[in-house]
Amino acid sequence: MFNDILINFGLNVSKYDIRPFGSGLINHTYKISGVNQAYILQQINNSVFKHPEYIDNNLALIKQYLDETNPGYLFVAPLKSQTGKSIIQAADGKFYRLFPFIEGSHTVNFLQDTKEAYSAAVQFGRFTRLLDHFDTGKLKYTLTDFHNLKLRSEQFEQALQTATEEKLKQAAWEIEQARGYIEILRTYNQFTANKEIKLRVIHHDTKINNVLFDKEQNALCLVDLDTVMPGYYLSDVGDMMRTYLSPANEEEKDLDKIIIRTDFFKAIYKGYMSEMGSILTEAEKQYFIFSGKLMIYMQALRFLTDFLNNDVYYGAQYEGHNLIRAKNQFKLLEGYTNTEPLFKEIIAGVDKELMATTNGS
Ligand code: GN1
Ligand code: MG
Repeated sequence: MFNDILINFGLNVSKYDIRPFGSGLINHTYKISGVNQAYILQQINNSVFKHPEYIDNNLALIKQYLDETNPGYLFVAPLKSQTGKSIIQAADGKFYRLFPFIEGSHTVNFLQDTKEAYSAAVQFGRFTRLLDHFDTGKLKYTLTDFHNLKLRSEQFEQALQTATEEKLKQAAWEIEQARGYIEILRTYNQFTANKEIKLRVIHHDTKINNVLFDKEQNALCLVDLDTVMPGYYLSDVGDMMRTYLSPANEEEKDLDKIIIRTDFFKAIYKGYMSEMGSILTEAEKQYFIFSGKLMIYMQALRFLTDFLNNDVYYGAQYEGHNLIRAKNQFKLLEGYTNTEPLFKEIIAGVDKELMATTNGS
């Protein structure tokens, strides 16, 4: 199988060591290591991404734009095959891309230092800033309604209709939680109805393992670009809140380990705003803290819905896996909501600091 794909790129499979790589939940990823060169091979999960060519369209257009406007920017686009294709359909019918492996880079699954959070937030902010004048109308929606909370909520309601009695009983606490936070959906609807809110080029999966770091823990570049499409900045900032604030991630079963690190919140705010502060409208900025509620709640709903739907989307490594993930996310949401007053103080403090430096210089 690998031979069948790599031959398109003029690579001889016998000269490479091939191993599964990374910890993504959707696509299958492999590292292809040779004596002088290494690559990342990725199989697109086409039961999730029904139009792999849309991904290809978006990445090619963005690459071209960035090459023209910011040639120094590291954008890890798929490599072209010998016949000029950046997406290959193998004999098994699946779609594959080959990326260069960025030498000296590594990924992390947990954030230990606020420096990492700051640096990743700068990278996500920079990406959207550099594409501020790119026409989002040229991009395809690789996943329609991906971060549409209204739809996620409807999917949850639908799952409640079809789930077994047993599952509904097991998930009683989580279902109650989902209902209890319904005001998040109302705020989301207000946000999307606001004419001052812009659709921007958004990554849509800012989990920390989608950032490559160097040895000094500086973020080098972004990866996992399949969900790059028009969206709201809340998606990117909110998913950073969801995945950077707690030292324990969505897989953690011991809920006492889920805590909110406010210094990481500050790092995200400073990092993202250092790039996007002058670009976001005032109306958009008002929702900075809300972004975390939106994305944590959405992820809790998605895990819960998948549990009710027999794990058809995320899969499960053990019985009740997606229910545990949902419970974990509701715990995180509770912590986040309780910390809102502190978040407000942090933002006011940082803004004051920034004003003082701007006025003083
Ligand atoms: C999926 O593939 P991965 O692990 O980077 C998912 C994200 C979820 C995340 C939860 C296309 O991301 O939306 O936030 O799992 N991606 C897709 O861990 O559904
Ligand atoms: Mg990923």
